[in-house]
Amino acid sequence: MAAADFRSGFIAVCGRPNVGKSTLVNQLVGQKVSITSRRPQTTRHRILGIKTTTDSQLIYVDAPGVHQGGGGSMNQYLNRAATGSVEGVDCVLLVIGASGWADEDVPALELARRQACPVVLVINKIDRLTDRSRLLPLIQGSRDKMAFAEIVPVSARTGENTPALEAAVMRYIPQHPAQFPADQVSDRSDRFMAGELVREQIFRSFGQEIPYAVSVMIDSFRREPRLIRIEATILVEKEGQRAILIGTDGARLKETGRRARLEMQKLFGSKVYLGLWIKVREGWSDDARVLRSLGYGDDV
Ligand SMILES: Nc1nc2c(ncn2[C@@H]2O[C@H](COP(=O)(O)OP(=O)(O)O)[C@@H](O)[C@H]2O)c(=O)[nH]1
Ligand SMILES: [Mg+2]
Repeated sequence: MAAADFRSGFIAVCGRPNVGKSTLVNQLVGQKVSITSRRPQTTRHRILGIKTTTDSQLIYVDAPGVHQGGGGSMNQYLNRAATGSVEGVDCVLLVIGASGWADEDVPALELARRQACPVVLVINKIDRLTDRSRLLPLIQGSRDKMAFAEIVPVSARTGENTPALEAAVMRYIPQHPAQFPADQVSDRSDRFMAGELVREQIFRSFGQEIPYAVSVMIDSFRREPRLIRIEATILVEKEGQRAILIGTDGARLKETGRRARLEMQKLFGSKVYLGLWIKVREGWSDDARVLRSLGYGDDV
């Protein structure tokens, strides 16, 4: 195809925490670029997911969820990261759940209303609906909220109807040359992803006993002839949290490490050795300076 016909643009994915934004980006990109879990605030950094075909390059911006929260440093950071990610994009996907509009959707709706670009409403998790006829009134009622360019019901988890969503998005993407190499799927390094995959397993295996103020530092990441050797430190706020993460005889830490290592091997296509350590750093999630040193603050 003629280079002049190539399309490329940025698409911001916004919505309340836990509505399925990261799952949707992974599904649209066709590869895991962002970690997901049942817990709100799993996504802490803005991450790009890049899908390149012969005639287009779609760059999805997966942002932390927009939420009403307290005034702590972490909450402020998350909201700034969420609002900053929609600026200057070609299209916004506003994601809500198939069970309908909730109060928690209002901050994201207001963010979407402020944008000049087309906003596509994505109704996610339709696989959970036993009665599909309930979608019709939801679609009709949604038209009163704002002038959506399109309304597309999908299941980010199963991929149902996501091709239709991609086709909708393409209508708002301008002619533009590719902005990333064709084989690049994310703007994040393997090192960053390694830390995220550890965090994902912690969020998936532990409930409220481990608050979201847990962070992972990659101390070293080395490619050796037969494997990738990774040393990581899990940073928690309290001694008690360290004990929970370790578990009896270290069993839980071992299992967390095993699962993260398997995910890393899948992502990197290589054997992985993972060394995991835990450190206690009291009150770090409310300390703006420590947040910066961990990388929060560079990408807003
Ligand atoms: N049943 C169902 N669950 C979904 C779907 N999309 C996401 N989820 C689940 O919803 C939870 C939150 O997803 P996540 O992508 O992390 O949400 P985010 O906070 O908006 O990024 C996870 O447990 C996902 O597996 C979907 O289409 N159907
Ligand atoms: Mg997310």
